[in-house]
Amino acid sequence: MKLLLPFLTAVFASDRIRGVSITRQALYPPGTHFTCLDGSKKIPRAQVNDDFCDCADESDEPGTSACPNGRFHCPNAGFAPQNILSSRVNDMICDCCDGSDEWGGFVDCPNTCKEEYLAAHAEKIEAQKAQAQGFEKRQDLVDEAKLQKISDEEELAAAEPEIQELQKIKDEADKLKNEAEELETKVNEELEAVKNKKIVDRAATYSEEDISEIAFNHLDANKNGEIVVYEITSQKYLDPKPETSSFTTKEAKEVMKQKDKLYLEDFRAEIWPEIKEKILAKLERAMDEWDRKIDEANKPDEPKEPEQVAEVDQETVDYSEESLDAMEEELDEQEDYNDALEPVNHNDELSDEHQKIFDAAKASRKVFDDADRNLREAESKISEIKERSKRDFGPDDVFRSMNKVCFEFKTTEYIYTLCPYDKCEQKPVNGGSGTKLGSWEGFENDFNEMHFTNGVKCWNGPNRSAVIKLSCGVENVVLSVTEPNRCEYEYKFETPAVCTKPEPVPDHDEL
Ligand code: MAN
Repeated sequence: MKLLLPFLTAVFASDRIRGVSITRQALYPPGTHFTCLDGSKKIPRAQVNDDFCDCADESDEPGTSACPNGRFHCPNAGFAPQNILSSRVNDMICDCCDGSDEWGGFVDCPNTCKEEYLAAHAEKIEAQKAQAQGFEKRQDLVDEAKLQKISDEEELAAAEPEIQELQKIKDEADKLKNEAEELETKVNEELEAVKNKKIVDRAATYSEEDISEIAFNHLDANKNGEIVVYEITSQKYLDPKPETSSFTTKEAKEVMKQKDKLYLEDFRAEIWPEIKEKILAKLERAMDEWDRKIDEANKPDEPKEPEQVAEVDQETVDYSEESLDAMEEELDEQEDYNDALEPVNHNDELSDEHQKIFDAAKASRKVFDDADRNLREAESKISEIKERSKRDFGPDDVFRSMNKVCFEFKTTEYIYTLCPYDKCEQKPVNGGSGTKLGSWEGFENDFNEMHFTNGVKCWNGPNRSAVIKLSCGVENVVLSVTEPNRCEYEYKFETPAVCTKPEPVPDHDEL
C-alpha cells in the first residue's frame, strides 16, 4: 500500500474525482467516457460531477448534490473518513470535519479534524480505562467464585456426618421428651383421678333424685328444661364410641334412646342410670350452682341485694389486678367446664415433686424443639448448596455472586427489579403489589443476555417476559428498562462479569 501511494497521489493531484475515496478512484478511470457503476449507461467523462444526475445508480455525481441519494466521501485527513449523502454537498452546513463537503465556498468550514480526533481519542482512552477496571473486577469475581465453590464443596463433604450427628441428638432428645411426657401424663392422670374422686365423693352426699337433676341441669345448656341432641354432642365424654374421631348426632341419639328431646322425668328414668358413672366427675360446678340456689331459697325474705339490680354501679366494680386475674380465671374455668377433654386444673394440689415433673417435661420439649430446628436448618443449608452446585454460573463461574441478589431501576411509574437466577418484577412507585415479568429461564447469546419468561399474563396478550442485555461496566447497575413491545421488557444491565481484556489504544490510532 505504501509503495502505491506516491503513484496514486500523482494521478489524483491532477485528475482526482471529487467525493470519491482514494480506494475507489480506480472506478473512475481517465478516458473519454465513464460507464455508470451499475453498467447501465455510458456517458461522456465531462458529464461526471457536472451537477446533473445521468446514471440511474447516481454514480456520476459523487461530488455534487445533483443526485438525491448519492454518496459523498470526506477524506477527513487525520481523523476518520466519512461518507455522507451527496445532497448535503454545498448546503451551507459543515458536515465533514475537513470542510470538503462545502467546496463551493458559500460558507467557511474550518478544518476541525484534529480536535475531533483528540476528543474521540480521549473518549476511547476513558472507555478503555473503564473496561480495564471492569476486567479487573471480573477477575475478583472469578477468584471469589473459586473460593465460594471450594467452601461449598467442603461444607457438602462435612455435611453428611454433621447431619447424622444432629439426627442422633434429635433422636436422643425425642426419647427423653417421650419419657418425660409419659411421666407428665401419668401425674396428670393421677391428679385428675384425685380431683375426680373428690367430686364423686361430694356427689354421693346428694340424694339420687337431686344428683340426677343436677346432672340434667348440667346438660341442659340453655336452661329451657329440655335436653336436645347438640347438648349431648357437646359433652365428648358421653360419646359411646370414643375411638371414632367425632361424636355424631347418630351416636348422641343412641345415648338419648332415639328421643328428640329429653325432659327431666325421661332423663331420670332412661338415661341417668347409664351415664351416671361417666358424668358424676363433671358435676362440680353444677353442684355449686344447686347449693347456691338452695341457700338463696332458704334465706329469709329480704330486699334484693344491689347486685341483682340491673345497673351495675361503676364505682363499685373492682378493677384491681388480682380481681381481673380472678375474672380471667373464672372465664377460663367456664371454658374447661364445657370441654371435658381439657386436663383438670390442679394448681392448688401441686407438690414439689409434681412441679419438678412438669418442669422437666417442659424443658425436654424445648431441648427437642432446638435439636429439631438445628437439624432442619442444617438440611436446608445443604439442599441450598446442592441446588447451587447444579446452576450454570457462566464462564469461570463469573455470575456466581449474582445468585440470590437483586438490582433495582426506578422510572416515574414503576420500580423494576432484576433478580438473576430468580425473577424480574415491576412494582408501581405509588405502592401496590408487584407484577412478575418472568421467571429465570437462562442465558442466551453467549452469556450476553439473561432471559426471564412466563410472567403474569398480559391482558389480551402473551405472558410477560424480559430480556436483560448485558454490557461491560465497573459496577453491577441497571441502566434502563423499556417495553419495546407490550409486555415484553428489555433491561440494559452493566456488569463487570462480561468485561473482556481491553486492547491497548495506540497513540495515533485510526479512528
Ligand atoms: C401493566 C404494566 C404495563 C403493561 C400493561 C399491559 O400496566 O404491566 O407494563 O404494558 O399492564 O396491559
